[in-house]
Amino acid sequence: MLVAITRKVSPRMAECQLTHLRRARIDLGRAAEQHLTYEKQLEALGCEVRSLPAEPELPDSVFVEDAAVVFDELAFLARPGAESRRAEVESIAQALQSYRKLASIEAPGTLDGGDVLRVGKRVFVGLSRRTNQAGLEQMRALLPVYGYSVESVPVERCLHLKSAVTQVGESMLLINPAWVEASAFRGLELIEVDAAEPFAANALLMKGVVVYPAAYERTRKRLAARGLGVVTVEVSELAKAEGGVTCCSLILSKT
Ligand code: CIR
Repeated sequence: MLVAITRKVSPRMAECQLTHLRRARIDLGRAAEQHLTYEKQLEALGCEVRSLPAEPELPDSVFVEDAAVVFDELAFLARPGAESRRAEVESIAQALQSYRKLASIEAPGTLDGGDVLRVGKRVFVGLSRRTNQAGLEQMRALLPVYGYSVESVPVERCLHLKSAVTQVGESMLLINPAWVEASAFRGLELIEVDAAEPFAANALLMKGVVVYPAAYERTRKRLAARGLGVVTVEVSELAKAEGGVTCCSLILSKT
């Protein structure tokens, strides 16, 4: 059984962190509706959704992916690179503690969950504005015990590693090669986003189905042409806060 931890949109979402986008007016009602549709889609795929209440003071707190990284054997509580996001971790720790043994990224390490991509036993960690070498090393100190290898990937042209590359099949990635070096993912099959859709690489693979933003029609067709099952969700308001489909949930298997 899969569990998805989500969190409702903050009433202060308009004050979110922005790195690569200009601030655009966010319709909070619409954002909340899109988020609910996203939760329902995860449920429809057979996932138990544990939806946490909104954090009124934390604008980016809907993007729960950044607050932790969950493996079958343990979970890491992140130490987000943006100071305004550090307080998001506490309530995520509470939600996770009944499911996993917890480890924490400690100062001077910083790490956002959006920078960690696990494919089987390979763990790719993006070194970005949000995640530093010390954060990566703390993962590297613990994960090999459980058979994982940790590979670092420079991320300079977008916010997080998973803005540029995500998993869409067992050993298949969707990638924007303009934002991250494709050679970092040797041994895996790569599907490139359509060049007209640079933000299209963020997809959420759940039970063999790709949950995907409705906005990226050209890239969606590429995924379908490769025989992948795709369901689309409208996330346009969340995208104005630089969020995508992986960011809005922490997925874990309930053992
Ligand atoms: C931020 O800048 O932290 C948020 N506005 C967006 C975070 C998106 N998270 C993700 O891609 N994992």
